[in-house]
Amino acid sequence: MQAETKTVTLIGIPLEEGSGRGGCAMGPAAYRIAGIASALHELGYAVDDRGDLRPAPASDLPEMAEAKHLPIVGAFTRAIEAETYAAARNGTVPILLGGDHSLSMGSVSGMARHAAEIDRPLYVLWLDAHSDFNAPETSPSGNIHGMPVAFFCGKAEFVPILPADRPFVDPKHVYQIGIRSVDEEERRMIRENAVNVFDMRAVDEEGMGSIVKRILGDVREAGALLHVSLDVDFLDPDVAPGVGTTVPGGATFREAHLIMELLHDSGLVSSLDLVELNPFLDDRGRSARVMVELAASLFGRRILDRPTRGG
Ligand code: B3U
Ligand code: MN
Ligand code: MN
Repeated sequence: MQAETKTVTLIGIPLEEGSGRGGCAMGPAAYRIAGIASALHELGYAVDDRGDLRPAPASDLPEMAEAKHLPIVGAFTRAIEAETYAAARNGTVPILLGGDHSLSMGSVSGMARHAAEIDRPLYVLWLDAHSDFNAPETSPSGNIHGMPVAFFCGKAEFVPILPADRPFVDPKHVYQIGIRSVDEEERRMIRENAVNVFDMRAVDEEGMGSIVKRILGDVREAGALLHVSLDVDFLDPDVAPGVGTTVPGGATFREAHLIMELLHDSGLVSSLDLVELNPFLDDRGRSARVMVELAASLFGRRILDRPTRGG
């Protein structure tokens, strides 16, 4: 009996305007050079590489000091939302090759639309040094890559980018791990909205394995889809230097790898963002290769065969 071949859809997002500096637009090229497609192909997936999205800036979106480069970031949000939704609806697993983290406004919103249509909740696992829960009025920088979580939870008021009836993600269904840089107002926002935050102290005290297993238990119990958003700065800068906002004290390679292995074993992951890779700041492609290695683990690359445990 032949198992059905699962398809992954690669969507390149050469977007850097949300980050306030240049370089992330080269991310999709770096992932392709690091072999993301062949790694997934070798794991038995059919790989549909849609190339890179390149929308023109949206003429109906204004320039705003509190949300910089909104016309181009908003245009990407619309294109990414549509492309992610279509890929998921076609029964494939969308993988967004970023691009800065503002791309998740589109990817998560697209997955939220798909989840609502099939009547399942959408949970989000956010692996990042930052909470990315600023709104234009709370952001110290005006950089939209610090706002995607508030946006897809319906807590960041921009001028309308997506249709007003778009489904939001419940902030209680957002789980963040690796957090170690939160702005003052942002701290209040995540508390008031009851986002599930596991900061690096929680990781040190409880251990990565037990935190992730607990989260996966919640997702399974809810019958939810799980979107995973992996920011390069989740990792310690010694492991992955190719990112604009390095924050010391990040996850080790083993901690990140363990998450990916547990995610794969769970069978719950519906979609993935790989974001904030800045090849201009990288050390000979090291961070790109680490991210591809982690993605491959999430999709089933194993060190050893092990008996499947129940549960
Ligand atoms: N919280 C800060 C910094 C930041 C957020 N995400 C990144 N940096 N990569 C801000 O600008 O919102
Ligand atoms: Mn981020
Ligand atoms: Mn970050």
